[in-house]
Amino acid sequence: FMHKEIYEQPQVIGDTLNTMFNPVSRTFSLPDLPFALSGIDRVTIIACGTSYYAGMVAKYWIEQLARVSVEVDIASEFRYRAPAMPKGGLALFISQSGETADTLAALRYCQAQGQHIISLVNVPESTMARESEVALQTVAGPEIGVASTKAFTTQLTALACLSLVLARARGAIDHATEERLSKVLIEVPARVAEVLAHDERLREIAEDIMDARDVLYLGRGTSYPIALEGALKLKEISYIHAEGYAAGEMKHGPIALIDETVPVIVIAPSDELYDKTASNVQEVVARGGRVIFLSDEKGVARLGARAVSLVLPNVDPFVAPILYAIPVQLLAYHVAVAKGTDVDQPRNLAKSVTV
Ligand code: F1P
Repeated sequence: FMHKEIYEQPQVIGDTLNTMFNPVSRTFSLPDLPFALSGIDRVTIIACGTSYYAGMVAKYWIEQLARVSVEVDIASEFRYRAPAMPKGGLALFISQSGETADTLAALRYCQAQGQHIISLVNVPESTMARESEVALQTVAGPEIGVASTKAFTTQLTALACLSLVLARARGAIDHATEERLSKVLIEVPARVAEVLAHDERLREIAEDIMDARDVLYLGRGTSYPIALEGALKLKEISYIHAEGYAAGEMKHGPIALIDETVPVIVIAPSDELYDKTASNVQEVVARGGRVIFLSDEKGVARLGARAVSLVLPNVDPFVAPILYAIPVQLLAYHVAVAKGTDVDQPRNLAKSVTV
């Protein structure tokens, strides 16, 4: 199922975009809300696992585009913190299943705190959808593989649309920028299809990783949550110990782990953060680390021959996290297949964690 679900992404991302795209204005909109987005000045995003990483990406988008303060938290901790929440904030819950126990408990807590509740789920009849003021939907179709793939990229897609809508409602974005970014989003399914064409190359790279005991993933900006997601995917299905770090955090500890046995997967699209990430790569290489560098043509050319590289399509930095999610999914998939693990039903994991 996992490989099939990875390949469905151009279609389901397109379907998700279509539910929110207005072809007349060529921008995105949400269903009618019972409250004004223009009055929202605080957003709390809560989720677990892969859905939490989607929330982390949304934090960058919403803060940059809509200039609203965003807090992201894992539901499994949030519910034990009794967080202080000024009334009238927006609480956004992200869940593939819409049934995850910790996320649901956090939703009910936020309701009691007088927050506006939006959920983003893949199952429209789920408990979270029913208990929210507004239920937004990813149109991923049923996801059978336990490791989330198409649910994640459709969550990101819907969150990118939501960020643009929130930015417009708050007057934080001009029309030309909104139209440009909307166009970039609409083109994502075509770009995803191009990324999928690198499947065979990722299978080759996976052969280099399959015997590793530990793998590190590094990224900066919106590539940081993708590094976390890459590490989670690898752990979940191949049982290799993997950690994702913010690239700038390397020198605060993880660099001590670097030697020739530890593959370091770097997610580095050409954006304004590229140079800083490239300098982290030099630090890894200088310590004998084995770098696998995911970037575009310009980024790979600038790095030179210091790493095993994958050349992905040139994309606007806004949508890069959606596109760069695909190679980390495929890499984990091929490592798991090479190791002979059950990719669709990894040991100890449940699709929906309801207790
Ligand atoms: C959250 C989640 C998934 C993960 C696994 C366990 O589920 O952590 O991301 O792949 O299946 O649960 P959900 O709240 O998004 O349904």
